[in-house]
Amino acid sequence: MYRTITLALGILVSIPCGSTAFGDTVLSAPNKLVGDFDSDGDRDADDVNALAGSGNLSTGYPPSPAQTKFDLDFNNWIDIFDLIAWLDMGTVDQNGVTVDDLILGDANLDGDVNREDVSILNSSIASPPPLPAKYTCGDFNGDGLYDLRDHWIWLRASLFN
Ligand SMILES: [Ca+2]
Ligand SMILES: [Ca+2]
Ligand SMILES: [Ca+2]
Ligand SMILES: [Ca+2]
Repeated sequence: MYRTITLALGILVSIPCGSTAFGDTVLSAPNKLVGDFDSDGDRDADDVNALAGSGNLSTGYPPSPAQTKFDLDFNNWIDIFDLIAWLDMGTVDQNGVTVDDLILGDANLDGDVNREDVSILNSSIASPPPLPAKYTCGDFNGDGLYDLRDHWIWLRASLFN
């Protein structure tokens, strides 16, 4: 079944991945958002990619002092559970618009896990974007690779949500 799904989705038009449309404008952020790792006043793709690209979240790693901001569950270890915690908080754009309760597999951070997301992953497998690997390009487990493990995460999320 999985192979059939993969083949069927492989023909979808590729969708670009990466930064959000909100841009990288640096604003003063007097009320610091948790998970706004680049301190630009939003919690968006740039922030989740900073976390996912900080190290191998699949194995986990001990944070340096500069990396403790990524430790969202405060266990002095950066891993996929911090990524899940970030997604659970959801995104906030610079106008305060939120998308809550995101889950692994939602590459474009729109709240749905569907064919758009696996199309993003397929595009990254076919033509890897520049390093470091990005969650929003389909590295759902944060191990720096786009591969079958990411497909399985997407498949589970799309079937059970
Ligand atoms: Ca941000
Ligand atoms: Ca942690
Ligand atoms: Ca999505
Ligand atoms: Ca991966």
